[in-house]
Formats: sequence, C-alpha cells, structure tokens
Amino acid sequence: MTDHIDGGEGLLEAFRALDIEHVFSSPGSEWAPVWEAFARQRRDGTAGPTYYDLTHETLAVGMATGYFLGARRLAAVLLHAGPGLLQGANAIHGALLAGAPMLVCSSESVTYGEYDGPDPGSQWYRNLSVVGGPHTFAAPWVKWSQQVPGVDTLYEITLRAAEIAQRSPTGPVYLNVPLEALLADWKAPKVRKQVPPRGARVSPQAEIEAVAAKLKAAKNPVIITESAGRDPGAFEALVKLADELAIPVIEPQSTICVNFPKDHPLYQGNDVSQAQGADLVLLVAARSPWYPPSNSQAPDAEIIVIDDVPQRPHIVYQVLHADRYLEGEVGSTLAALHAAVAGGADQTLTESRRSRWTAAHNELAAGIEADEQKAEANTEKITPALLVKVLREELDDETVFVDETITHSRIIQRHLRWNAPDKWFYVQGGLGQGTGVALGVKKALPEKPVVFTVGDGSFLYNPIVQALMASKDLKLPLLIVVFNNRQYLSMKFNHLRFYPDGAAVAGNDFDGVDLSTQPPLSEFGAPFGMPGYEVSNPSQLRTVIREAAAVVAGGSTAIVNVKF
Ligand SMILES: Cc1ncc(C[n+]2csc(CCOP(=O)(O)OP(=O)(O)O)c2C)c(N)n1
Ligand SMILES: [Mg+2]
Repeated sequence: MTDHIDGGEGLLEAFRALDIEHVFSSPGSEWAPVWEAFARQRRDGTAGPTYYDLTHETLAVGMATGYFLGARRLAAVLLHAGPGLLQGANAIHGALLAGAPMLVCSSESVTYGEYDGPDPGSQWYRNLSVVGGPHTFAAPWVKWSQQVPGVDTLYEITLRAAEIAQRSPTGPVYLNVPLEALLADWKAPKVRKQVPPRGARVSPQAEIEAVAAKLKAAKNPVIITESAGRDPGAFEALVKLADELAIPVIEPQSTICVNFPKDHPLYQGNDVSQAQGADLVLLVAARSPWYPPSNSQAPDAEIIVIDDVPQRPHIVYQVLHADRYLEGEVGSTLAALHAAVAGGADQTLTESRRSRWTAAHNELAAGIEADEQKAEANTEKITPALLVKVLREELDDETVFVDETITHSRIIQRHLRWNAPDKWFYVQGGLGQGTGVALGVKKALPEKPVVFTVGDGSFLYNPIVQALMASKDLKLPLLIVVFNNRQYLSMKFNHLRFYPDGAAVAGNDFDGVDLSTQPPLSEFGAPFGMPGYEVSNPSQLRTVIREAAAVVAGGSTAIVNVKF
C-alpha cells in the first residue's frame, strides 16, 4: 500500500483548515482522490470533517442549508461534474435566496485523457464536457464561481472560496475542481493556519446616535422584520429595543424565521397595514417589506433600514424607500441602538404607546384563539388551523419546524407560538428541498425534535426515497406532516385571480391543480420500516400525532398524512 498525496488531500486539508465539520456529497468518480484522503484520515485517526454519501443532489445541498440554519456553520458539498451540479441547482439557488453559505464543488477533466498521468476516464471526453466549464453555468445562481487553476493553487483558492461564502451577503460559492488538479501530486502549504472567523461589521457610534435620537423623538414608530432572528443575538436585542421604546414588531408575510416572541405584548403578527400612521419605520433585515413594492404603508414616515446588506444582489427589483441606513450585523446594531436610547425617551409617551399596542396584541391573540376554537368545534373535518394547534400542543416545546407548505404556510405562521429563536424555518426557493433542509437542521440540532411540514404537492417534489434512506442511515429522525388537500391549491388560486369568470371556472375544468391520483403518502416509509399514519377524522388527530411523535422520539422517522 502506498500513500499518494495528491490534490484530494489538498482539498481535505483545506476543509480541515476551514474547520468544516461535514462534507455532504451526491458523488461522482472525480471524488476518488478525496475518498482516498478520507480513508487515510480514518485509518490514521486524523482530526477532520466527516464525509456523507447521499443519493440525491437536492438532499446534499439541502442538508448544507439546513445545517447552516441550525448551526450557523458552513458545510462543503461534493457533486458530480456538470450533471450533478445541474441536479443540485434548485437547492443551490434556494441556498442563495436563504443566504446560506456553503462550498459546493464538482469537477471536469481538462485533458480528456491526453494526459501523462492517471486516466480520468473516457466519460469525461464523451459525455461530461461543458463548453466554458461547469463554473460558467453555476455562476448565475451562486455568489461566486470559479475553476481551480491547478493543484498549486487548490488549497488557497478553496480557503478563499469558503471565506467569500461567509462574507456578507452570505451564500453558496462554487468551485470547479478539475480531476487533473485532484490527481496531481500535492505539496503541503508552507503556511498552514486555521482560518479565523470573519471580523465584526458594526456601524460607527455617530450613526447609531443619530438614529437613536430619531427613535427617541418618534411619536409612533413601528418595526418590520423578516429575518432579524437569523443573526446571533438579534432576537434578544430586538426584544430589548422594542421593549425600551414600546415599538410594535410586525413580521410581514415574507418572514422566513423566528424574530420576536409571539407572547410578547408588542408582537403584532403579519399585517403590515398596521404601519399606517407611523412617523418612523424601522426595517430590520426586511428585504421585501411591502407589496406591491412601492406600496409603503406609511409614505410620510421616515424609513430607517437596519440590515447587513440591505440591497440583496440576487433580487432584481427591491424598493425600500429608505431615508437612512445602519449597515452591518443586525444583532450588534440593535444592541448598540438599545444602549443609545436606554432611559432617554419620554416615558409618558412610551407607556401610552405600550398600552395601545398591548391592546392590539391582545386582539390579535383573541382572533387566533377564536380561529382555533372554531377549528376545534368542527367535528366533521380537520382544518389546517386545528392541525397546527394539535402539533403545537402535543409536541415537545423544543421542537423545530421546517416548513415547505404553500397555502398553509400563513396558517402555520399564525398558529405556532414560538418564544425563542430557531424554532421555525421557511424553505426558500423551488419546491423539493424541504426534506434535505429538515435533515440538515436535525444534523445541526440532534437533541431537538424536528418536524417537517409539507404540502402534498411539495412532498411529491421531494426526493422522498433518498431522503428517507438518509434519515435511516444517518439516524436523523423527522416527523413528516403532510398538509394534504390532494391538489396544488395555490395554482388554482392564481388561475382564479387571473380568470375569475373564465372557462376553467365555468366548467370546473382546471389544469395544474388536481393531485387526486396520488398514492397514499403515509406508505412511503414502509420499505424503510418507518411507520405511516393517515388521518382525516378530527377525533383521531391528537392520538395520531402523539403516537407518531413517540416513534420519532424513539429514533425513526414517521409520516403523518393529514387529509383536509
Ligand atoms: C420546483 C418547483 N416547481 C414548481 C413550482 C410551482 N409551485 C408553486 S406552489 C405549487 C403547488 C404546491 O402544492 P402543495 O404543496 O400541495 O400546496 P398547496 O398549493 O396545495 O397549498 C407549485 C407546483 C415550485 N414552486 N417549485
Ligand atoms: Mg396541496
């Protein structure tokens, strides 16, 4: 046996320097040099990342996204050549939208066998060549895309790619690592350092003070946030700032994660029209607060934007109507603002605002409660609101929800009652990624129960066989709950909006809607020994959820197919 130290070791050594914990792969033969390096690592007991074989690209990439959401750390993803990259494209684009940093690699041959060294294999000549290289077609849906020029630059360019991914705006980067670079002799770098975490990006005190002065003087300020809770410390800092000045917090429909405690008297739900009449609006990590985009609810208000990168480069059209920006990390900006306003506002004004918004909060809570009572009183059928209420009441308080529903997502958002960050994540981008994202969240947070809520149509977009196989092999149990209306209801809604009196309505003849021929989704786990439940009777719902949750707590995934 001989150890051939080649570019495969160089790539793994770069992963070690980056402190990468997991390498998720849906592989091709280009990764043999890296597999050799992993085999040596295991043989020698060297510290380094763990490699996982997955059987679908959407899963490998989705897991990297979910792992980032749960652990806030970057993973590496190894895919196959051009085709594997394309198969992973939906999830890579999803990672771009979610701002999930990851290092995605695939390969090409640059010699096609006209090479003095090991034979890359004729498939690279016959089938796998991509004109311009795979990095050219990855470019539009990643943050940065590049071919590794050769084995001599492999190590440092890998560090650079991962460092770029983790800079704002965070997102996926792609490296095309040619097979020849992986197979060539590699010399360990002269300088070998662990890559440090990125430095802090904070606003200068003068800018903080200027905004603090405006906040203290405002009569009717409002906070709108979509994703403040993604930034470490931001959830807590937002509570302190809102509390100090009695500013209500609204999460628009475009919210993607937990930002503020639901039981807080200043929490006001999703209705941005509550900003009408505001004299100051604080947009905190809110990429698309209004719709239509120019329809700011408070045209006369001063708009102050707090965000790491307010203008998201991947969005074509974005209207914030900002008057002033505080850029940099959201958590530290909010904490600095809180320190600058503390004790400085007119207490009478603050307290009268607090009682007004507390009353509005109580009204919102009463509305939610009333919806739930109505849902509970319905003994004929299970409604989505009842399902969310039962999930909330029956599942462990520590449960993390990953949501890939469409028409039911607002109901889930309305009826879950999170009071801490990282309890709910909405999957970004095209359908089919949710199983991967949920498995990645579970990998990051193994102690927490993870529930994957999904529509029937979205379920059918997922690589479900491969996801269940990964769940079993990697011991990552999920509770999968299908919100099943046997249709693509959202598509019907869109059709109705465009053609309310059209031929499809008149003849009840819709395309793009019907899923009534779907097989029983609860049975998909059977080949894996995973229990499945189908339920449509409200009186059985609670027992089924309890039983399925116990299965998941015992270490197996369970599928609950809930028919509305
Ligand atoms: C990859 C991909 N293809 C197509 C779509 C378009 N699309 C949006 S919603 C939807 C239907 C989802 O159905 P389901 O999960 O059952 O939710 P429902 O509309 O019934 O609430 C489809 C196909 C998409 N979002 N992503
Ligand atoms: Mg559906």
